[in-house]
Formats: sequence, C-alpha cells, structure tokens
Amino acid sequence: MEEFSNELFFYAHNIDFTTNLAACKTAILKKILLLALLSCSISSFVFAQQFTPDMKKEMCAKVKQAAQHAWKGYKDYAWAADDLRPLTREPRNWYNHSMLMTPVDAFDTFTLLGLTSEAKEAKDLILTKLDFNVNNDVQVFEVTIRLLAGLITAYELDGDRKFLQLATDLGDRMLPVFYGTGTHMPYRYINLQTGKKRDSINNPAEIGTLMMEFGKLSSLTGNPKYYKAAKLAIMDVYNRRSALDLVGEQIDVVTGKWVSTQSHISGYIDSYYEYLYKSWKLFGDPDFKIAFDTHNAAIKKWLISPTPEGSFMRHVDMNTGKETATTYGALDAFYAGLCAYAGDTTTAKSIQQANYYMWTHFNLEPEEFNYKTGAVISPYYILRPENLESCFYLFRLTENESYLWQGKRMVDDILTHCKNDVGYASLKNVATYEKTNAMESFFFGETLKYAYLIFAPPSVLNLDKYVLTTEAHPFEMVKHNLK
Ligand code: DMJ
Repeated sequence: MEEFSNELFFYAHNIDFTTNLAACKTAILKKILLLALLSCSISSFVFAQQFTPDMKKEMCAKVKQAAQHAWKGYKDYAWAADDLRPLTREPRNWYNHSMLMTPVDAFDTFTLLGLTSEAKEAKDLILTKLDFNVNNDVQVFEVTIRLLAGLITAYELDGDRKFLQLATDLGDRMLPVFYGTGTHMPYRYINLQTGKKRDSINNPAEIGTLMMEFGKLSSLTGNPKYYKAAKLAIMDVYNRRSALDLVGEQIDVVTGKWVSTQSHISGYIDSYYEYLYKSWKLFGDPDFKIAFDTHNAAIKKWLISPTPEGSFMRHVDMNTGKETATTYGALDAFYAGLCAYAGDTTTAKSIQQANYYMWTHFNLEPEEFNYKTGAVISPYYILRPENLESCFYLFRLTENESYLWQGKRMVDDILTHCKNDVGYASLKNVATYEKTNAMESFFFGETLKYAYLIFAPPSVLNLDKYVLTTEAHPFEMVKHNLK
C-alpha cells in the first residue's frame, strides 16, 4: 500500500503542465482506480484467506483467558454479589438481596469452556448462598432468562438435583405473576417473598420470553402447570396481533389493549419472536411454529429494509404499516441468527451484512443509530452479544469462513477496548472507547459463550440436541409431549 501511495505522491508532484496535462490526468485516474481495486481486493483477501485450525484454537484460548480474567475480578471485588462494577471495583446488587446473577449466568459458560475450577467455584457459591426467600421485587423476565434458565441448564449439565430444587423454588415463587390479570398475560414484577404483583403495562418480549424456562420446568418436574401458564401468555400476545400480523411494543395485561402500537424487532419485542421459534424447536409443539411463521412473513413484508450495506429493520405502526422510525441497533442484530436457525440463510446473510457494517462503521457497534441518516442515537456499548450470536449461527449453518473473520474482529475489539485491570467494562461511547462502570452478567452467560462457540468444534454444543435460550443457556430438547 505504502509503495502505491508514494507513487501517487510522485505523480502529483511531477506533472509537466506544459507538455502533457491530459496524459497526467489519465495516469492519476488510473492510479486512483488501481488503489481502489487494491483496497477492495485486500479486504476480500482477508475474508478469503483460510482461517486455520490453529487460529481457531488461539481464539478459543483468548476467550478462556478473558473469562478467567473477568471471573477473578468478580471474585476479588464482588464475591457473592450480583455483579461487579469494574471501574470502581465494587459489588452491585439489583435488588435488596443479591441473587448471584453473575455466577448463575456464568456456570454453564465455564463448563462449556472447560474451565472446571471456575465452574466449581461458581457452583459452590450458588449451592451455599442462593436463597429466593428474600424481599425482592423482581422483574420476572430478567430473573427468568438469567436465573431460572441458568439453574435449569446447570442441572442438565451437572446433574446435581440442588440446582433443580433452586429452579423449582424460583419458578413457584414467580408463577403467580401469570394469574389475576383477567387475561392470560402476566404482570411485570412480583415480590419473591410476599407474592405481591405490580405493573400491568408489559410488552411482548417480557410476556413471551418465559416459555422456554417455564415449559422446561414442567418437563423436568413432571408438573404441567408452568408450561400451561407460559403458553397461554405467549399465545395471548399472538392472538392480539394486528391485521398485518404484527405486534406492538407495549400492552396493558389487564385490559388487553395495546399501549404502544410501534412494531419492530428491537427491545420490548425481540425475544417474543425468538421464543416462538425456539419453543417449537424445544418442545415440538406446532402452535409455536404456526405463530412464528405468521409473524416472520409479516416481518419480511413490513420491517425489512434493504440498503447497500445490508438489510436493516425499520419500525412501523402495527396497524397501518406506516414507517415510524429507521433506527437499528445492537439488540436488533439477533434476527440474522434467528433467520439462519429457522432455515432462511439468504435473509440471515443480508441482515448479518448490516450487523457487521454497524459493528465496523462506528469502531464498535452503538446501542442505536439511524441507518438512513447515519446519526448515532445511543452511543454506548454494554457488552451485548447479539451480533456475535448471529455470527455463530451463520457460521454453524453455512460454514462460510467469512463469519469466522467477522467473529474474530468483534471478539478482538471487545477484548481490546473493553478490558481493564479487573474485568471488562461497558463503553460509554464507541467513538471514543470511553468506559463506563458496568459488567452485566450476560457478558459471561452470552457474549463470552458465543465468542467461544464460533471457533470451538461443533461437538462442544450440538445444535441437534440443545436449544439455546435468549440468554444462551442450552436446554436439552424435550422428547415427550407437553401439550
Ligand atoms: C440479554 O439479556 C438477552 O439476550 C435478552 O433477550 C436481550 N438482550 C440481552 C443482552 O443484550
């Protein structure tokens, strides 16, 4: 490259204006064209170059070291808390009492990565300290996807029944949230000790993303009550879809009326779609497949927004289909993986192209930007996994090595720019790489897990046997009928 730049510099400074101006202009144009071609071929060469088995091993080793580094920070400065504030080296709890978010989210990641002593430390902590008989007013969705799912997977991977006892206790304490609204949809919060429920304004993601965990609890305990309640809830959302087969962003679970009719695949809706498809994979119940296919067709008709940089997803009104926003962000990135998983690799590739553009265009992906104007709306990055998650599904299902290169770039960026001396910190602004004081438990549960799985042998996680929850906790597929 340098050689050519120098040559161009030479041309620019040695033009004989009197004799052959036109010839010089042509020569400069040729060189510019050559430079453009060269830079294109260099970037495609990077993707065409073989990603060797040694390179995969090196990536896996890097991710393992990162997991050890972050866990050490948690142990040293936040032991037994929900998570670590990495800049001030302090513990952080979500509620009145810690519920060990980080160790529960991390246990299966340590197990899959072969980090046996870290897995043992997390297990011992969970089994000696975790107690759900506490005065915590919990957000049912977050506690379900991180804790209930983490405990269920821990039980399936490790076999210790104490994990299942904890999961069942938690499920029983949260189950009443489904009752008493007058619809089948749950309230958003419940007190684990008193059972007091609150917040009737809920959303499809928080209503629907209980299906895998509660359903799995039914299959493991033999009691159908969890599956029934969660299925009635998710199908209630589906039954309230618009004539365009879309759902809105917020719904009142008492009146059953939509409070916000904005429709998109981002936060508040995202994992509702994910759980319709994954619940079909996990339980084999065709009602979920019908619902997913109906929505997926509508998403492709109304939301997908192809651009030269790939397919982004817009926001529309669920009733009219009228565009309401052209914002896209870190959370939306999961849909490429879901499309690939559901067998549509063509759509998946084009969304992943947009995802990777979003990642590389701003240094590292921002939480949200406007893909029409290019303006960044929320410049932060909180160690989210969705872009890596889609990369994982696309590599697994297409075996196209370009996804290994994409994965490498993203993993290297995270490990370089988010690392500090005691862990990995979120970024306040991706443009400046300025850090902020948070290391969410999903960094362990999802981000590091997908980072590893992209490069690890497929046998580490067999997708014919396991379905990954929205928090990337693998659940063994259920063979018997729970309907
Ligand atoms: C995770 O907690 C889950 O994946 C959830 O469904 C939405 N995204 C966060 C991480 O970004």
